[in-house]
Amino acid sequence: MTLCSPAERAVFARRARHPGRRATGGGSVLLLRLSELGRALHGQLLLGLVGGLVAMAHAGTVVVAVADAAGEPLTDAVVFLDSAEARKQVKPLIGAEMAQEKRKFVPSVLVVPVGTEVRFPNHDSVRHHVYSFSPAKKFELKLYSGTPSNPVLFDKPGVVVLGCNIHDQMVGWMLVVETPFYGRTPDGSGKVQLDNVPPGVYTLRTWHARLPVGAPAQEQVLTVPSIGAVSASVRMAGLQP
Ligand SMILES: [Cu+2]
Repeated sequence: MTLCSPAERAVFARRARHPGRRATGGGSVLLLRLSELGRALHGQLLLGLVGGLVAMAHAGTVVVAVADAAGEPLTDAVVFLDSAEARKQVKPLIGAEMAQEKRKFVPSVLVVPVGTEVRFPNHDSVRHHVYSFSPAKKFELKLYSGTPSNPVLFDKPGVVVLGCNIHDQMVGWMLVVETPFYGRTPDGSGKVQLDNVPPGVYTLRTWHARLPVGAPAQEQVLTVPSIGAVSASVRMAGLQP
């Protein structure tokens, strides 16, 4: 990664003019003498800028390419990065929705962090009766039109398969993850990018609705560096047609 924004260049220029401020450990620690700090009118501003720079430098970008066993890019694959540290950073997603449109779940796959409340608005003129028997979340929204008043709380990680009591062909999937670092591959490329991932060793898990029901996500170890990008490619075996 090159450090090239104007703010960053300004920091480096100031650092060069003030040799008392030494960077060590690859720029992650800045030593400031208190007397200097008092003299420098822009001391506070500089510290703020450097704080931001350190935060930016200590996050990587992860690009994951997901393909099926034949090497064809997979759409709607879910990738997520698990670690003990990542689990501590989970925050609920605000405003998550799994809609019903034209007797389908939209999106067909929804990923949410643990603790997220999800609404299930029905945009059809017919009523739906959404349910799940999945261990990660058993629930039922009895025959309704519009948006049920109470969102559903997803408080356990895992796969949640959604159905509708009225329309047997309706099926939707939710993946509840215990990490803030997740994504879903869009149409076409099979590639998804995860930004601002702190450096560390993660388990990269990849899941797709075409895995047999109950099958675990595929996993591999992924190390995210403190600076720059890392790529991973995943081949998913055992997908159903
Ligand atoms: Cu329905």
